[in-house]
Amino acid sequence: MPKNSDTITAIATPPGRGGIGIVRVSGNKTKDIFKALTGSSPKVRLAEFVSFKSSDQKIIDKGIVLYFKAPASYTGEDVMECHAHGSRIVLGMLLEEIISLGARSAMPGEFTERAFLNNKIDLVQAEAIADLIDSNSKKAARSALQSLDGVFSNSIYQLRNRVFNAKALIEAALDFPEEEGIDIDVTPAAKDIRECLQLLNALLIKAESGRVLDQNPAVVIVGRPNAGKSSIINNLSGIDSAIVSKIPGTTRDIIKEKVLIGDYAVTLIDTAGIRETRDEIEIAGVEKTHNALRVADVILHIQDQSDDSTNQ
Ligand SMILES: Nc1nc2c(ncn2[C@@H]2O[C@H](COP(=O)(O)OP(=O)(O)OP(=O)(O)O)[C@@H](O)[C@H]2O)c(=O)[nH]1
Ligand SMILES: [Mg+2]
Repeated sequence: MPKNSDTITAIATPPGRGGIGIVRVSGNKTKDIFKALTGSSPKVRLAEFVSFKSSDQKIIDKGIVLYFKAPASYTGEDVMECHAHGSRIVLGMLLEEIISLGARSAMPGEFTERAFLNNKIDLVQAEAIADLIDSNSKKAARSALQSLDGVFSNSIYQLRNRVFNAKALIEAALDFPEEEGIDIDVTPAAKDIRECLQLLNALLIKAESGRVLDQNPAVVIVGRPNAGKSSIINNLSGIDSAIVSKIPGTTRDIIKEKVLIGDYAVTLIDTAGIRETRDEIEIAGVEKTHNALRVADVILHIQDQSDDSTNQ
């Protein structure tokens, strides 16, 4: 477990090329790093255009710097964000300079871990941040944002309080038996527990739909050889990942592509289909189809219009 007193830093924007790239710093050395890197004192929550300079006064880049004073920051510590140009080289040089000024590289999720340790967010919200970053449909993003806003956490806290109240009442009834002349009515506790069970069931249903949003539903494509299965996956994904040919039995392996259908991201899975065959490789392909069907949320059966057989 890293020491919470360390100052951590990381490139916050995804790898690759972009107009803007951000390096984030959090911890008690942030203010000193700010001064050394920009040559000026931090102004809280004010976007400032600065030159980011190395210790030998060479300009690394020019950009915007932001400073958040503890505890009013994402992590609850002093935080600085350097908005530079989105080149991996520039961002790498900035990161190197910040490390040479006393910070260390953050581990994955460490900024959010600190936000949790400093009571800025609870575990449900920490998970919601990961869900929001990973969301691949508008609905999943909205759902994660609701959790981040504390909607799910509040339901859990309410449940917890009602269970504690019921427990306290039952314990009191046990501690003061009737012979002592104090008669405690536990009916409210029974009512509380019944209502908690209903709330729990409602939460479980919500959580299940959240889980489905998290994992893209698997749409498995089956149908006779040459029905056009691979053509469908290629057309819907816009990527020629599956070989299309008029030779029946072309596809043997499982081919997966993520596609957006309306607001929903789904994983399309092209298969060899199910057919009688003696060919060893095709048998393996049909076996893979069976495995894919076991995890299917939706089975898409493709049939050539001219094929009037009802088999498969
Ligand atoms: N006319 C017509 N031909 C199509 C259509 N869809 C696919 N084809 C053709 O049908 C042949 C088979 O298409 P594939 O997409 O490879 O079919 P498949 O179901 O993946 O076939 P296997 O992988 O061999 O099981 C190819 O020659 C395609 O060009 C369509 O909608 N209309
Ligand atoms: Mg195919």
